[in-house]
Amino acid sequence: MKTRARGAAIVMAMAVVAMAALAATALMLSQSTWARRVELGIDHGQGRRVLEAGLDWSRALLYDDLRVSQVDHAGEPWAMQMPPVPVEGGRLLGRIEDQQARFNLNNLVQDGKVDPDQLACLQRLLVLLDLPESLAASLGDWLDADGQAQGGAEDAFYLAQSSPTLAANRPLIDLAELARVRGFDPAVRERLRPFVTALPGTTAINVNTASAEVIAARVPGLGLEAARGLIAARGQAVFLDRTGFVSRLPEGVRLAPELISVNSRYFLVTLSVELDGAQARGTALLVRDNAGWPGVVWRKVP
Ligand SMILES: [Ca+2]
Ligand SMILES: [Ca+2]
Repeated sequence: MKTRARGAAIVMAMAVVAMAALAATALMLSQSTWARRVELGIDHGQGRRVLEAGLDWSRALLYDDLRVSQVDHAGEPWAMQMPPVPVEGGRLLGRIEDQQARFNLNNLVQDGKVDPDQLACLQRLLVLLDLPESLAASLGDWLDADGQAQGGAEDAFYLAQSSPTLAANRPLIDLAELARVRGFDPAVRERLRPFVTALPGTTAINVNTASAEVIAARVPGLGLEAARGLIAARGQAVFLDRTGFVSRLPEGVRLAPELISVNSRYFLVTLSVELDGAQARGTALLVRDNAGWPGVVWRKVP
């Protein structure tokens, strides 16, 4: 108990430090002369420090949210556009997006094999977005552990391309990898981007934040109009648990409750710092586990 209490105190202290870090960085920036920055654009180190402070601030927001709520929805503070934080000569902007509002493309493969239910879910999403259903099988083969094409493409296809490569046969780390998969041309990726993500392992879809398209894809037989109805309903009162959502489904429509959730673990933070017209951007994928300080899965900072 003593250790746990001390752990909680440390985490609390870290949250305070994160808030203070942002304020301190803003102060530090306002006190510097910026002689070099004017010539070179944003000073690499300074821009990076502002982004890091913004990232810690985002983590503090998500940590705080977990202490006060068991559900995650668009009306919570983390989901609001962060007010621009002024720094001398510019500002820091940021936003946090729930990644479980989207279909996790890595759900497609479980233990190295394509999961038929998740494959069907992605196929429904593709159809709803007016994209070829066959893209799901392409991705399935790209991700699954074996080298046998099952409706998609494996090494033989990828080796025959002008830039020969092999099928990855492992989960996606970044959505950008989709560019290498058969059929995922720029127009396809642009259309898909708001609806999909690439998270470690298998994740449930948060029905409190997911779009109508993603909900309609997740629930067989629901359809887009009924999904829009559910979204209107959650605008009045968010879904407090899985059964609360399942009980609102039309008669005859069934769903395994474990495929959905009313809260989320994965969040994408996008930050940009603007200083005298120059801009630096940073993104990070955060994971939030039971009552702990959110961890960084990956980050991209200049
Ligand atoms: Ca919450
Ligand atoms: Ca494969």
